[in-house]
Amino acid sequence: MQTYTFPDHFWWGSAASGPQTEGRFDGDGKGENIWDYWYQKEPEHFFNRVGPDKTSQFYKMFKDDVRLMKEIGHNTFRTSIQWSRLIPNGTGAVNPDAVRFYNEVIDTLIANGIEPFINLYHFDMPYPLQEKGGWLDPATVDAYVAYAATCFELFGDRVKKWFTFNEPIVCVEGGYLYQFHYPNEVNMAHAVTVGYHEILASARAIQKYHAGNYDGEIGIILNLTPSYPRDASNPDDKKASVLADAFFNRSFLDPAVKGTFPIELVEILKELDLVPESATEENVAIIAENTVDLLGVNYYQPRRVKAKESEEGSVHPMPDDYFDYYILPGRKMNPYRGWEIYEKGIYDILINLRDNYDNIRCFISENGMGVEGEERFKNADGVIEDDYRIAFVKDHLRYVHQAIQEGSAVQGYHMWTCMDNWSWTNAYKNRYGFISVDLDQDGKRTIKKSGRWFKQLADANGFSD
Ligand code: BGP
Repeated sequence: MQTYTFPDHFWWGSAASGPQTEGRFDGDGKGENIWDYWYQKEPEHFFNRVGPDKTSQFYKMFKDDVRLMKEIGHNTFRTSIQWSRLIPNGTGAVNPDAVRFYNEVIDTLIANGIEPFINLYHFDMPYPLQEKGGWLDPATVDAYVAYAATCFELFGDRVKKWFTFNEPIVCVEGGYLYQFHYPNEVNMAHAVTVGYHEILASARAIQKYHAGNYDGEIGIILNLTPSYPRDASNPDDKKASVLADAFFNRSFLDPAVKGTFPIELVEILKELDLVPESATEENVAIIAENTVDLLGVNYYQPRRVKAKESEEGSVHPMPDDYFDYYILPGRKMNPYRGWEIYEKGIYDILINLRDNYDNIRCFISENGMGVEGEERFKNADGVIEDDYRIAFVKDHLRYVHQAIQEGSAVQGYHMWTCMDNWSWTNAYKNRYGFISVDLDQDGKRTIKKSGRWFKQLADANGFSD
């Protein structure tokens, strides 16, 4: 039997987001964001046509939900403030009901011994700003910094862990390259500008936070997808893998942690004449000088890459012009989400951060397994026996533990997610929670087997097997 014990004060908890949990129409005075808008305009993009108005109702039920979080061993929990709830038009007046709501959420978490980690942006651009271009418009950067400053002022006395963005690259990929977020475009020039403005907005929010001398830390949450070449001894495969890494990981990781951009990427953008106009000397300096205090790592899947084989020239320039994907023979899959499960990837990320990013203090801010049709695992008491989820967490934690033994500064593990929640275009297709939510019974919550197990894990600060 082996025991895996984690460092003292390890963060055990889960992550969620405002737009995926709160409920759109229940909040007094909430403005519209791109999800609310898109769903009304084109509901066919959403699984079973279920939209962001059908969430797990955290807005009404947060007190019960926090009690359940405590019951399953959370000492930390991350959610996001919805910009469109706090400042309904994106700029201008603050919604007093939102202030009351977020104050109550923060205070309830703290009163239950759960440290709130607050993220400022989880894919949820206020629609009035999107109409003017969203992240394409440099004025959105100013609006975001003003919104961030409002949050620090309102809640910074109690919130000690802030995050500027969750997975900023997903807005780029989803909205401007691969069409799974509004505005659903394919436009590399727009993708680059949007990404740059997010990076700049993050750096400027960090600058604001540090200038305010708050008692806390600020970071960013990135989804890292370690890139593996088909054949590490083949220079073309290796090069393809380095470029995929530059496009999808280092594009945000390097500026966030080091204040620089990957040279490979800069060269490609220069060649394509796609260096964004906003990359002025002044903005480059802001990004260089305002790096994160800590880093959240979301890890779901690796990226398997080989040298470009297909010759069809694309109409638009795309990252995929520089590599092809390949399928690892015998790979382990989450068949519901179509994502490869490769537990060692989490270790590789942490070791990479240790070796190449000055061992930045970090934590696993999301990891999880979305499963379709979980009701079939319900026992006679109505509890979902999700042994697969327990195995999934253990398999990843063994590697996190190994990384710690080897000097990684990883500080915690957050699962996606606490309660089953609404998930962007996939709606309720895949369930991720430690706690099930029955939408046919007013969102009735039932702790799954994994939730009970997580409590033991957190109490023991580790596990044996
Ligand atoms: C992450 C997001 C979450 C969440 C999760 C699961 O990328 O930060 O918001 O949705 O993925 O993915 P999905 O819901 O698409 O299955």
